Amino acid sequence: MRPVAALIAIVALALLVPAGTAGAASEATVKVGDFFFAPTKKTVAAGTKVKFRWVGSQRHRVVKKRGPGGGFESPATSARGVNLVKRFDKTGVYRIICTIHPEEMRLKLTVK
Ligand SMILES: [Cu+2]
Repeated sequence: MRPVAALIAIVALALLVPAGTAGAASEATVKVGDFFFAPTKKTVAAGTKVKFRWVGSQRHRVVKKRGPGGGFESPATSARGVNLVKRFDKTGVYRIICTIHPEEMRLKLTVK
């Protein structure tokens, strides 16, 4: 009886681990408008892929200003749609701005 229970526990764990990994790889969207990010503060789980979607008509350039890991940036573009996709694996606080409108357009992204 006991070995069977142990085997069931092992099989259950093996099934749970891939499910947990898939759950961590979620997606989120940040809107890049004229002249704002929406939202301006966002919290996502580590491993989340964040899509930056241009919704206005002006030119914007999304750049990481501070935060863990290496830098990243979008092209300077007015094209509507997703112009930057970034996966955030490292926990911490990221400060992201539009370098064309650095006073108005600031995003605080928290990864935990
Ligand atoms: Cu801008």
